[in-house]
Amino acid sequence: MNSGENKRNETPKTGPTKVNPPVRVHLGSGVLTGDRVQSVVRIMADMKGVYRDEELRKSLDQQAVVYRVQTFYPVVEDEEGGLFWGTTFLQPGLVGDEYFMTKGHYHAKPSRGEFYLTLFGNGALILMDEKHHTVFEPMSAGTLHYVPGHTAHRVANTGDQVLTFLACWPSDAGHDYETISRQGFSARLRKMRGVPVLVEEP
Ligand code: S6P
Ligand code: ZN
Repeated sequence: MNSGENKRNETPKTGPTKVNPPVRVHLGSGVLTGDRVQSVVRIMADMKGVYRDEELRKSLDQQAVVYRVQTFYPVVEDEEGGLFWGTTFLQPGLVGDEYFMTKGHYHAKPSRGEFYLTLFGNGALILMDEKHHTVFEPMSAGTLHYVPGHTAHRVANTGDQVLTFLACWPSDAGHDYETISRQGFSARLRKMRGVPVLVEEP
C-alpha cells in the first residue's frame, strides 16, 4: 500500500454533520427547529451601558425581552472552515429616542465576515469599521447584507413589529463584545421626527 492510499483511508478530522431530522427554517416565522439548535434570550437587564440614557434603561422592566437568537451549530465553536446559521428576533421598542437593538460586536477573529438576510420587519444594520466610521443600511423583508471583516455590527428595530433576520457566519469567527461595551459605536441611531438618524457621538 503506498502512502497516497494510506492517506485516503485515514479517518478525516471532521466529517459531514448528520442532522436527522433536518434542521428547518420555518419561513412563516424564521423559527429554527432541529438538532443542534440553541437559543439565547437577551432581556433589558442584559443591555447595561448600551443606551445613552442608562438611568432610563434601568427604570424600565428589566425582565422585558429585547431579542432572542437561535443558532444552528453543525460544528463546534471555533472550528476552522465551518459555518453557523442563526435567526434573530428583535422586539420593537424605544429607550428614550433609541431603538431596541442588539448589543453589537466585532468578531473575535476580526477578519471574519457575515451575511444577514431580513425576513420580516424594518430595521437598520449599523456598521462601524476599525477607523470608527459608522454607517447604517436599512433592513426590510428580502434585504441581504454583507458584513465585511473588521467591522462591528449591531441591528436596531426601527419598525413597530418584530424584526426577524437570518445570519450565516464562520464557525471560528467568535464574538468580541468587550470592545463595543468599552468603546461603543462612534454614532447612535436615534428616532428624530419619526425617522432613524445616525448622530455622531461627541
Ligand atoms: C453572530 C450574528 C448574530 C448576532 C445576533 C445578536 O455573529 O452577528 O447572530 O449574534 O444578531 O446580536 P449580538 O450582538 O447580541 O450577538
Ligand atoms: Zn456577527
